[in-house]
Amino acid sequence: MRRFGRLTGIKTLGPRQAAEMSTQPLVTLAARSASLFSFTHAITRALPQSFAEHAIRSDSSKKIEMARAVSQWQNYTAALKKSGLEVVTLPADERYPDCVFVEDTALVVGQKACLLRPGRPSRRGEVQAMGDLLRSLKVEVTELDDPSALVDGGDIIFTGQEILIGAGDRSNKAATESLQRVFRDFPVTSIPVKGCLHLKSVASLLQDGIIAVGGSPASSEVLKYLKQRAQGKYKFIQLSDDHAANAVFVHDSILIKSRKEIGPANFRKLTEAVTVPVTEVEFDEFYKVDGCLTCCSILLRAPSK
Ligand code: CIR
Repeated sequence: MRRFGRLTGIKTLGPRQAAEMSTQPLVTLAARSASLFSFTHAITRALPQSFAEHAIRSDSSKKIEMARAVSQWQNYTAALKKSGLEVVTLPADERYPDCVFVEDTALVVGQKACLLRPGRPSRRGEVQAMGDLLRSLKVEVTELDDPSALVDGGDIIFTGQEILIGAGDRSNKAATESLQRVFRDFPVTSIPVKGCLHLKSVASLLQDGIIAVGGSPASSEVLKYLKQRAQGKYKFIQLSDDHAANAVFVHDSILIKSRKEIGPANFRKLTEAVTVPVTEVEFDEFYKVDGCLTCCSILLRAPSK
């Protein structure tokens, strides 16, 4: 993987670094993106039976139809396979009703992973199986170096230019600082999140340099902070529905929620914003327990053996 020097924020780059960046040919930027986002594997985890009754949810009136959830999850993994990824699926663990949401357990950047500490204590036991699997795939695995750091992967967007971290109910400042020490090659930027579960409940990387954001008041606040604080260069696409703003960027294709679920206007806006094909995935059973598309997989480029 090509490594590039630590960025301290575009506004504070030294003259030589700034000159280097402005003269970087497009082909170099494309190569950088290819090395960071050309994934080989997707890690998923099967749904436990305890999911329907016990998965954490902000609205307890929402009832899961288990057969439908299983079928949506199967279509999701099939879409990842169709995108060219080898899907490795951890077995379900009945002790952890939310274990299907693997994204919350680790952050992988390039070929280095950091195991996370989910904000909800009841979810912390999910992390060990992810660590074991990442090690078996020969990924370098590290841990947060501060025991007070709390962070769900749903609060993290790795953009290729920086690591954006939502600071809200599940993730704290100590985690932002700890992740900056772990991933020294990228700036780590804290984005306040209020009124939704995670940063990625309202925003995600749609494609290299393009961030999709939802339309709720919580999304508009996040958009305001992204514009103020983000250190990379991005185009923002604002959609009328928060659910439309969560997409899985697989580099040569993108998984988005189905047109039926997000409406034709959002669907058109998304497909017009990107340059690679999109795959529609129905996912409403997972949204009943505050899950999104990104939360059910971790994408990575496994080192060749
Ligand atoms: C939770 O509240 O922890 C789960 N019910 C939903 C987690 C969703 N995670 C994600 O989007 N990364």
